Amino acid sequence: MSEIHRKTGVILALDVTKKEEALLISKEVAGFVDAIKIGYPLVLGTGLSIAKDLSKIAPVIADFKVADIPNTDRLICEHVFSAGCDAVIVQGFTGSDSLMECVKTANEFQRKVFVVAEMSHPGGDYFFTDAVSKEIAALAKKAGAFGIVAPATRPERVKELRAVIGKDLKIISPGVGAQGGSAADTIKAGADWVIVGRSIYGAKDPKAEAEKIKKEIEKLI
Ligand code: 3DU
Repeated sequence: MSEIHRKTGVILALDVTKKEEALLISKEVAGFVDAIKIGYPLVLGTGLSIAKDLSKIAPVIADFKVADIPNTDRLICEHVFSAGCDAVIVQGFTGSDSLMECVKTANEFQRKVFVVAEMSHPGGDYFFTDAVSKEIAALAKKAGAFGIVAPATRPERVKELRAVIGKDLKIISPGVGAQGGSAADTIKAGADWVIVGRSIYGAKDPKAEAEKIKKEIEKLI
C-alpha cells in the first residue's frame, strides 16, 4: 500500500489491455506521474492481479465506478483493496448508504475513495446537472471520501465543485488531451491532479508526453 502524494499533479489512465504494454509504459512514465489509474479495459484484459504488479511502480487507483447496493459495493471494494489497489473510484448517484459503505470499507483497509461528481464526456452534463453534481460533491464530503472526480473538459465546473468541497477533499480530473481539456486550466480551476490516458499511452514517446504535461503544470502546484 502506498499513499498518493502530489508531486507531479499527473495521474496516468492506463487503458491498454495487454500486461506487457501496461508494465512497459508504467515504468517509462513512473517519474512523471503520481499514480496509475486502472479500469475495466486493463483489468478485463489482464486480470485484477495487474494491480499488484503496478503497485510496485506507483500507487494504483481502481476506476470501477462502483455503483450498486451497499452489500455489493462492499464486496467489490474488498476485492479491489485486497488486490493491492490504493484507492477506488465510485459513483455518487447511488446515494449516501452505498457511498458510506464504500468509505467504511476503504477505512478498514486504510485506503481511499474518490467519488464521481460529474463526468467529462459531452453527455456527462445531461444527468450530471450543475445542481446534481454539487449535491454529489457535498455528499462525498459528508461521507468522508478522500476526493471527487470532476471534468477537465469543464474547468468552470471544477471551480464550482471546489467551492462546494472546500480544501479538505482532493479533486482528480479526467478529460485532458484526447477529450479536449487543458491540464493548466484544470489545475488553475482547483484540481489537484489531472488524469491523462490516450495522450500519454497512445503517444509515440509516452515518457516525453508525460514530462510535457508535468512541466505544463509544475509552476501551478
Ligand atoms: O480520455 P483519456 O484517454 O485521457 O482517458 C480518461 C480516463 O478517465 C479514462 O480511463 C476514462 O474512463 C476516465 N474517466 C473519464 O474520462 C471521465 C470521467 O468522468 C471519469 C473517468
